[in-house]
Amino acid sequence: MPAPNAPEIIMTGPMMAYVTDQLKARFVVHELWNAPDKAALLAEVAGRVRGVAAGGGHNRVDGALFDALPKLEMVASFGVGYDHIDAAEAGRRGVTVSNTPDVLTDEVADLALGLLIATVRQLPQVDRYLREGKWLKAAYPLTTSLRGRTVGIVGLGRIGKAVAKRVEAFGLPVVYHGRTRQDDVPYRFYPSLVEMASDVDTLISVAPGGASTHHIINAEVLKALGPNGILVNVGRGTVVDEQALIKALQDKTILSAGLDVFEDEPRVPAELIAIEHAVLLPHVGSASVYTRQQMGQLVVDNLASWFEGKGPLSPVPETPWKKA
Ligand code: A2R
Repeated sequence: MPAPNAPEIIMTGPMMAYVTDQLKARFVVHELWNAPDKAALLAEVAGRVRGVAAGGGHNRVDGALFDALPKLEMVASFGVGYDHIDAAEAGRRGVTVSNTPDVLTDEVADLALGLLIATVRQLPQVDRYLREGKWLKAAYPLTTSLRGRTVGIVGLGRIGKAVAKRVEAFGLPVVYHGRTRQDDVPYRFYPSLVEMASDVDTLISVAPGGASTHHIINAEVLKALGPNGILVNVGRGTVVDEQALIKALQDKTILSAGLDVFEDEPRVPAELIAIEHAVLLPHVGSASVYTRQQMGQLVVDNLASWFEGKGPLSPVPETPWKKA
């Protein structure tokens, strides 16, 4: 039970019990997704709710919710990507937004390398081959290799750098594309994504979603990547033009793709599912018990810190916090 006069918050979607239990111990929690009439719930709590715990990527937090909650001070979002939150609008209204960076960096980078190897060495297909009893008849055909590849990273941020470190440990050269050159990294910078794609055979995208990255990996980039090309995406599905990718896989413009993220999750186009040589994961980059608990704890800690008057622990750049 929360203390008398505990702050009131809204949860936009379900979170694991580890998080929900802590939130309910500290705050009066209103579960928006469970309300039979969401507008009625919002109207009832409008004068009291000061915080939002935003889970998952499918519930938008934007001007409409800010309009409905005039006393809102703080939105603590679960996950490092926050393209489902209109952070610029929050900033204009003086609402602080936090995300959960750093605590998932290594987990997502591990998954990126796992997905890369799974794609190049066809691990899911090889596993199916054994289970179907085909090994008894013949060895699995030889696969492509990581050896000799060069990896271009799209979005050399926290996760991108952790991916780069792992790729280097595998003995492969790394280059990167972003909006800005980073002087403190040893990798070659490409201001042009198409140019980078034509110089490498392996692209790993760890870029965030949003308007500035929408479909930057398009038909032209895939053509430049070429027939030996592998695309791995662990950032956001919207960064890749999915229809262009499907076509590039169907007509062998590129060799294969390993995808953990999609344009319209959890819906994955049937044409993509039909492509046997692609490896498709249901957005599990950070989805281990260990890392999801770390992320959940940071959601709780951001809200707790805010309501203790100490400010957010990990505000997003659009809503920097200055102590009054
Ligand atoms: O563009 P830069 O130099 O600011 O580099 C950032 C890059 N990035 C972009 N690259 C190309 N075109 C863009 N329009 C663009 N916008 C941003 O993405 C930076 O190097 C990287 C993002 O790094 P961080 O902010 O450190 O994020 P973190 O923790 O690595 O996570 C990346 C994404 C999340 O936003 C989720 O969507 C996903 O991974 O889990």
